[in-house]
Amino acid sequence: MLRPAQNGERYELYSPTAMPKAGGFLWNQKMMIQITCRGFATAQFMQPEPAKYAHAPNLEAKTFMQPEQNYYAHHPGRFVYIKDEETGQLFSAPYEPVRAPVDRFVFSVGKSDVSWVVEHLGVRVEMTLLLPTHDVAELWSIKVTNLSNRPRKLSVYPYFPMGYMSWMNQSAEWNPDLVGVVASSVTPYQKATEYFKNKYLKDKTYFLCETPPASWEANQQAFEGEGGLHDPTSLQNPVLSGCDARYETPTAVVQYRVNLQPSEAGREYRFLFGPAYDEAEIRCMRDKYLSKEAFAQAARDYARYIERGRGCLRIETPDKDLDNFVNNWLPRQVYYHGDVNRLTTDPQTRNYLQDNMGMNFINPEVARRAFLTAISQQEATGAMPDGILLTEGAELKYINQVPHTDHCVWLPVTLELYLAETADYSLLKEKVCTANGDSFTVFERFSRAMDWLLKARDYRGLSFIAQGDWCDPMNMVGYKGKGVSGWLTLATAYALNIWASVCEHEGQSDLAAHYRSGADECNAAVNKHLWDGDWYARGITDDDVSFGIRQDKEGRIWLNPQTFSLLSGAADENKIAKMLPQVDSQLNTPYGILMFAPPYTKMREDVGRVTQKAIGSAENGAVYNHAGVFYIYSLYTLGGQQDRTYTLLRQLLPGPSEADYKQRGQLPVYIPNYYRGAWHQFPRTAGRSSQLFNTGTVSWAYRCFVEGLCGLRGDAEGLTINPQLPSAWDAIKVTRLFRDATFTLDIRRGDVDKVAVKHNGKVLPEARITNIKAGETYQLSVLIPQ
Ligand code: CEZ
Repeated sequence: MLRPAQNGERYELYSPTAMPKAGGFLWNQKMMIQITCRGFATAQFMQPEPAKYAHAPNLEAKTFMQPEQNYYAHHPGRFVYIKDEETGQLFSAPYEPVRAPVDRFVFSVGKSDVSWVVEHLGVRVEMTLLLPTHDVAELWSIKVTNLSNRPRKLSVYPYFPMGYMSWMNQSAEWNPDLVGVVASSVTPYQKATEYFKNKYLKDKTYFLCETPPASWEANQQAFEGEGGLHDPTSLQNPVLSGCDARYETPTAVVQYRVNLQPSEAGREYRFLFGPAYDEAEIRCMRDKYLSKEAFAQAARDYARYIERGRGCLRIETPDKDLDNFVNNWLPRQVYYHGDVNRLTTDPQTRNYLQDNMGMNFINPEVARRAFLTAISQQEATGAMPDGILLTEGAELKYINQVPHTDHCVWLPVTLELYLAETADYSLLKEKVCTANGDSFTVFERFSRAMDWLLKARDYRGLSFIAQGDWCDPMNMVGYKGKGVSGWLTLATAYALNIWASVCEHEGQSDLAAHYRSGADECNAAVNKHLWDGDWYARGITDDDVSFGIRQDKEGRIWLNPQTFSLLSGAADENKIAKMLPQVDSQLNTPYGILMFAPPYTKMREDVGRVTQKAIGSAENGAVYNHAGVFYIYSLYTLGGQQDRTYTLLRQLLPGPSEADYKQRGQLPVYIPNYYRGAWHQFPRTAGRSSQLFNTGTVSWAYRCFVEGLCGLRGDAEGLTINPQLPSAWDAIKVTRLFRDATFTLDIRRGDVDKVAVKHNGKVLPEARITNIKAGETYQLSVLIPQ
C-alpha cells in the first residue's frame, strides 16, 4: 500500500482509495499548498494576510487552518481528464473527479515536490507539482505516454477550477497573449476604509499554458453541462466551446489533441497556476517560469531552500521508519514552522516561541531574532500579549482576542534550548524598547515576565486562568476572574526554575534565589490544593470546584498537569510512583497518549467550549500530540523511562503496520496536531489523523530525539552525552551537528555501569565534551549500561 523510496526521502502510496485524505504539503515564505493523493488541494498565500487563488464553488468562511478538512466532488483541486477519442472512454488523474478504478497509481511525496504516476486505458499520466522559492505560483508538468501497442488518438484536458471568487465581481476569459485563462475578481468588502487596504490585492487567478492548446473553457457551468464533473458535457464534443465567465463561476480547462504511436511518450506540458495583481505581473511570471529550463532551475532552487532545513541529527537505529522520519521529515516540518510561522501575521505567542524553539536545531539566528521580536511586544505590566505581530498593520485575530494567561511561561522554556544550543548569553544583554516607551534588557524583560507570572496568582498561590491557558478552548474555568489552572501553576514553577538557573549563570544569585523560592511556592500550592490522591487535578473553577479529579465522570485525568509536575519538581518519588500507572492505564491508546480522559459528552459550563468539541477530537480527549510530546520530554528529563518514551515517540507517527496506516489515514511525512481519541467509545474513528501539520509538537519531538533518545544536550560549556535507548536496542549510530562541529557517535551497550565515552582512544573523565572547536569532527565511541 505504501513504502519509503529513495532512502526515505520520498514516501509512495499505491492506492487512491486506501487513505483518501493522505497528502503532502509544500511551502515557501509566501505560500503553502496541501494536496491529497486524489488531487484535492488547499492553497494559501500571504498578501500579507492569508488569501486564496483557488476557491470552493460556494461562499467560503474565512478561518485559520482547520483539522479534518472535508473534500467533496467540487473541492478545489488540480486534475487532468484523459479521453480516448476512438472509444470515447474517459478517466482522470490523479483520481478525482472521475474516480475511474485506475490500473496503476503512485502518489509520491518528496521533500521538495509532489508527483503522481497514473495508468489506465493503456495510457500513463505523470504529474508533478513544484513551487518556486520566492514567488507565489504552482509549477505543474503533465506528461502522457501511450503504453499500448497500437497508435492512439487522445485528448488531454488539464482542469484547474478557480471556484467562487467573489460575490461582488468575478469573471474569466481566455487571454491569447498570455496563452492562458485569466480570472478576475474583487475581494468583497463593505467599509470604505477597506477599499484602501484591498486596493492592491492579487485578485486575479491565472492558468498559463506553455504549449497553446486546441481549445479552452473558462466557465465552470459551460464545462460541466448536464454531465457534471464525472462526465462533463463539454468533453463529449470534439473541442471545448471557448466560453468565458461573466459574473459566473470561473474555471480553467484546456484541451490538447495528441496522436501517439505505440509506446510513444508524448510531449511534456507545463503550466503555471497562481494569483496576480494585473496582467503585467502575469506576463512577468510567464517569462520567469514557464519553460523547461526555468522549471528545472526552480526545482533546484527550491530543493536547496528545503535542504537548508535538514536539521542537526542523523540516526541509524534498528527502526528504519523512525530513521526516515527523523532524518528527513521531522526537521522539514520543524523548519516549516520556524521559517514561516504557520503563515499567519499574528502567531499565538506560545506558538511563535515554541515554533522558533525548533529553529535552534536548524538556524539559531532565527530563534534569536524571534526572541527579540516577541519581547519587544511585552506589555508594560510584564505580561506577554496573546499574539506576536509580524507585519506592519497586522492585528490580533481569532483566538488572539481571547485572554490567555500562559504566554510568559514560554519565554524561559524556549530560551533554555537557545542557550543550550548556542551558549549565546549575550542575547540577555540586548536592550529592547517597546511601543509603550519602556526600555529594558532582554534579561530584565524576562525577569519582568516572571514577576508577572508570580503576581497573576490567587490567595492560594495558584495561577489565574482567565479564558484559557495552553489549552485554548478551556475558556470558562476562570472567565469570572477567580478560576485557576493547576497546569499553569506547575508550568510557572518550571519556567521560574529555568529562569533561576539563567540568573545564577549571570551571577545574579539573589534573583536566582527569589525565583527558586517562587517556584517552590507554586509547587507547594499545587501539592496542597490539587493533589487528588493518585494524580494532579487540572484546576479549580470560578465557583471553587476542582476538576480533573477522581469524582469526575468526564475529564477525570488530564495529562498536562502530570507532565509539568515532573518538569517543575512538584511531584516527589512517592507521587510519581502513583501517577505514572494512572497515566498508563487511563490515557494510553494504541495511537498515542490521550490529552485527558474520558472525553466530555456535553457542555460543562464551568470548563468551557473544549467540552463542546466532538468527542475524541482535538482538545476534547484526542491523542493531542503536543500534550503527548510534553509528556515524552518530561519522561526523558526524569530518566529511566526508555521503553515508555520510545513507545510514545513511535506512536507520534503513523505506521509501520498497514492496519495502523489505514486507521490513521496519513503518510509518515509529518506529525499531525492530533489523532482521534475516544478509543473505548468510538473505536471506528480512533487513531484517525487530523491531517493538520501545524502543531507545536514538532520542535519538542525533535528535542526529544536529540536530547532524549540520543542524549546529546548542550550546556554553557559543552555537550553532555547520555543516550536513552529502548531496551530492545543494542546499538545506534548518530551524527549530530553542534556549534559548528560534527559529532559522530557509535553507541552500544557494554559492560559499564554508567555512560562511558571514548575519544581518540581515551575514555573521557565524564560523559561530556568541552572546549568544542568549530569545524572539528569528533568521533566518539559510547558505551551505555546493559
Ligand atoms: O489551536 C492550538 C493552538 O494553536 O491549540 C493548542 C494551543 O496550545 C495552541 O497554541 C491547544 O489548545 O479551539 C481552538 O481554538 C483550538 O485550540 C485550535 O485553534 C487549535 C488548532 O488545532 C490549531 O492548530
